Parts: sequence; structure tokens; C-alpha cells
Amino acid sequence: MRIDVLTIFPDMVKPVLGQSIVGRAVYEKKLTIHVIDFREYSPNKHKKVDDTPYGGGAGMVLRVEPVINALRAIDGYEKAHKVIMTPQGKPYAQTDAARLSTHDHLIILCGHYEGFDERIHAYFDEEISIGDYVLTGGEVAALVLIESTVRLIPGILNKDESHQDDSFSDGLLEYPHYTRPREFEGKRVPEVLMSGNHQAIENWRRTEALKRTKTRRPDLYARHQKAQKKHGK
Ligand code: 6GU
Repeated sequence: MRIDVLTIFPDMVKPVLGQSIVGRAVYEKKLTIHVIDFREYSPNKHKKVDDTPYGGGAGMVLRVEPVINALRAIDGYEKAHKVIMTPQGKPYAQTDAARLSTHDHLIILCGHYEGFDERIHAYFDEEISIGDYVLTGGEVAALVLIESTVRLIPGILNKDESHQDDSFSDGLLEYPHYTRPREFEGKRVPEVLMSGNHQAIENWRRTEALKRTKTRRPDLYARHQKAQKKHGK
């Protein structure tokens, strides 16, 4: 996969992309990431990327030319899947990460200020928000999208990092995990996990995942129950 990130704060995203699983994927050449400072594409002699809104009002608006000039300078931009990070976008979920992970080329635009000049939207395929809260810019949101997407590309995670058991992959939260020691300050590992009885362990984990989902995420639990019924379980 190739990912291009359009931002006016490249240093907010570059160091993060060199770390952990994304950093390893880049190092192993399974992934190419370009971080593009679209300020450099401003036609303005002071490299301004924003301006006051037509019609008046508070705040600044991101100008169309720097963004579209930078976009057009990207190799293969026409065929790429192009995403705008904005609190006005579609709420992001695991299903979106799975969908995005199938593209060969993603271009991600990070905004700032009050908003984007409306004419920018026509050049992009979709708009995504990572939740109902306001960030100062799209950079951290773009990192969330990249992390969640890249780990789903086949061959990126090794077998110890498998995403088969992830929370959300089957619509439930994960069961509780334990490792050594067997006892810490009086808190013991559940006996069943040390029993060697694989069926009993599997049953325990399923029950715990259901219990946890029901109390912490009744919304997910209801959806899961409905899906089970539909499949005659
Ligand atoms: Cl994608 N951008 C900004 N600025 N704020 C957000 C967001 C994105 N998603 C949630 N809040």
C-alpha cells in the first residue's frame, strides 16, 4: 500500500509513522508513506494556506489552491482513494478500517481552521470523523486511520499479533487476558486458564466477552444478539 498524507504540520505525523507496526511495515517496504506539506504548494508569496470567509464570520477557511496543487503533484492521484479528515465526516469504525485496507493507494487530507473551502470536497471520495469531539486539526485523526487500516493489510501483522481475536472483529469486546505470575498481591489468575482444558477455556472466554460487552457496551451487545438470532443461533 501507498499512503500520502497532506498536512501543514508534517512533524506532527512523521515521527509516529516511524514507530511500532506501521514503522516496521515501512521498514520492510510493505508500505510507503509520504508526508506532504501543502503549504509549499500555496501560490501566495507568503505561503498562506487560509483566508477569511466570504460572507464574513469568525475563523479562517482553508484555501482550495494549495490543497489541489499538492494533490495533483502526487503520482497516481486520480486512481487513489482520497479521504478528508473532518469532524463533519462519517463516524469511523472497524468496518471502515477493513474497507480502506483493501485500497492500493490512500491520500489523506488533514484540515485546520474553521473548515475547508467547500470546493475542495469535489476532489475527494469521502470524509471521515474519528468521533464526536473536536480536535485542532486532522493529523491525530489521520494517524488513527492509518494505524487501524495498516494492521489489517495481509502480511503486516505476524502470527503473535493476529487481529482475528480483536475487539470489534466479531462485534464483541475482548475477553480478559492474563500472563505470569499466577498470583500478584493476592490476585489470582482464573483457575480454568491453567487447566489445559481447551474447550473449557474457550467457553470461559466466550462467556467473559459476552458479559463484558453487555455491561460496558450495551449497544454492541444488542447488535450482536440480533445478528446471532438472524443466523439461527
Ligand atoms: Cl477527522 N478532525 C478534527 N479536526 N476533529 C475531529 C476529527 C477530525 N474527528 C473527530 N474530531
